[in-house]
Amino acid sequence: MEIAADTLPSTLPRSESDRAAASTCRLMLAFLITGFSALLIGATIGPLQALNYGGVDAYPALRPLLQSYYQGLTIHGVMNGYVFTFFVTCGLLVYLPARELGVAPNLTMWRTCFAVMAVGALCVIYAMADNSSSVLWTFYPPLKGSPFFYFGITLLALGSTMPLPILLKMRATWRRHRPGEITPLVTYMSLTTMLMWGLAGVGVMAELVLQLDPWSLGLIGTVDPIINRTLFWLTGHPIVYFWLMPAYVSWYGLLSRQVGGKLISDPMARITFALLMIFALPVGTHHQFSDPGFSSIWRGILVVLTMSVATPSLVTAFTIGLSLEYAGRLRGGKGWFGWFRALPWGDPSVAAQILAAITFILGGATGIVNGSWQLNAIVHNTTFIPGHFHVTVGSVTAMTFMAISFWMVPHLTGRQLISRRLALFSVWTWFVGMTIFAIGMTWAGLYGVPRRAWVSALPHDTYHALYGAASVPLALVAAGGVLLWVASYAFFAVFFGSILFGRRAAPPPVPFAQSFGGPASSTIDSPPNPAQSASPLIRALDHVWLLTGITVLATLAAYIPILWPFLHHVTRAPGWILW
Ligand code: HAS
Ligand code: CU
Repeated sequence: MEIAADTLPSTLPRSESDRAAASTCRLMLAFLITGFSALLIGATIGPLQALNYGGVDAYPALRPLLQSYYQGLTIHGVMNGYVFTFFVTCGLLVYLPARELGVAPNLTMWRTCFAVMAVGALCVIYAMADNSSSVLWTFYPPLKGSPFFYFGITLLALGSTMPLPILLKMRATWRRHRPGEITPLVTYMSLTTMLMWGLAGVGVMAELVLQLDPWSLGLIGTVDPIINRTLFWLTGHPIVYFWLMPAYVSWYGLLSRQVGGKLISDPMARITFALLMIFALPVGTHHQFSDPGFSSIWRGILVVLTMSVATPSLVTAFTIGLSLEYAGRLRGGKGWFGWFRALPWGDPSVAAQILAAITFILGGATGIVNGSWQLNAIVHNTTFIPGHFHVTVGSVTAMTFMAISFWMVPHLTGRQLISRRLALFSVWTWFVGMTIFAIGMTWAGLYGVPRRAWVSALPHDTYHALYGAASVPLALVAAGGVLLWVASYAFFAVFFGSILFGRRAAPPPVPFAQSFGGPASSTIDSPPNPAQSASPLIRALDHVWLLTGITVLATLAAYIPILWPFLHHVTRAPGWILW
């Protein structure tokens, strides 16, 4: 495998450094390929669910491969939401900082991270494939799956936090060589993401280790559904930022370079990540506005907290928007929209990220609807919610990860993309398909069409009597789903085709963006960084343990009042298997 010359970590002697660089690249590629292989499975099943809402029941034709809509939906959610995102993220958030700092990651720890997640993924796949665990991605008890499912998820969750010590160690090495300097931006963003996720993992780990793992083994007979839901959402809301923040790492850390400009503001990126870290955890119960047992005062506070966690994304919209405008004007774009047209749309990596950002305008707006308690009562448990999250995780995360793969596959393998046109076709089709799908889902949700429902299995007359009024949006859902099928296979042809058959060429470097006033390089052996003039706020934000402490306090303040009454009125539910 050819390795980009600037892959060499500068802390090691030359020959060792070459070997470490090659292993680092190979491992990154393994994370990428495993992640996208999971997406291949998940994305193949997705359109069946879209057809379900369009009234087409494909599942009987798929037996014995798939027994039901619910089995398909579980595989879709778990493969896309956990396996795909975790693998790509746990690769990316180690690889990019390693390259930015010029420090080799601890390969043993990184391999362990991969291995733990791989064993977890295999257990979960086994449990879903034999239809023992069609419990959907939220695995709410008292629905009861097999021990393989819960232990698999436990391993996946555990493995996904392992980049944290690797990052801390790399940052410590870098700081020893450059005392007093501010953590470089990509490393800072990666570290706050992993710290946020490490803290968030406590909720689901408690749920799994104390309840669901022993319950699935028959060691305890009953579980408390509401306590488990609350623990799940303590992790389940932050997980959406564990999907979003790596995409933001690319938007802030790379995109400005890819479009030929500069990042308008490095401090805004740091403030965004610090706020996302602090606010991600306390708001989890906004997924439980319809659950009983906690006071309306808390529900009101949750609305405020939810709007607070949306704020850093609004900051991102302006910071990234302005960075794009700057680049567009440098490229000769004039007037109100000329800069937008002047962006390098022919580069599939750029196109994918800008299109992802555009869909996120709809994703953010629907999120704000969800987060408003009264409006949530209208849309909760309807197709509005999957409408929302397909223009967040299904576009921002998925398309940004695709965008990254478009430069990263050539970078890691020394092979060019087999077809830029097909890559462009795939991202545009994904964008159009996902937008049509999400408009259909959110619109149908306003008619009260329930989410997670095998509506196409109803007798034809009943389906029309119940959902006939929503026939136009439901047709959009089905059409969007079919387009997504086309888009995903076009993408996979490019991704796997390039790895296997791409023409050999010099590997491109990682496109690290420079910010205004920021250094051209932050590697350990680059010239000292004059950013010592950083403001007191930025210096304070660099104390990540201070941010960690604030996050812990805010989370305890939000969760103790909600969990306390639940813990004093424990319900004991036996398991249910409904499929
Ligand atoms: Fe959410 C449910 C609230 C963001 C994912 N969300 C979900 C579920 C998922 C999910 C998977 O409060 C369903 C879980 C389940 O199965 O039950 N969400 C929010 C809010 C935000 C938000 C307030 N969600 C996300 C992100 C996700 C995600 C991000 C994944 C990656 N969500 C909720 C709530 C629920 C919920 C409730 C529970 C609903 C229920 O009842 O069950 C905010 O963070 C959103 C802020 C975003 C913005 C948009 C900023 C726009 C940007 C793009 C700018 C464009 C540019 C392009 C630069 C304010 C950054 C320039 C081009 C030009 C043309 C100008
Ligand atoms: Cu949430």
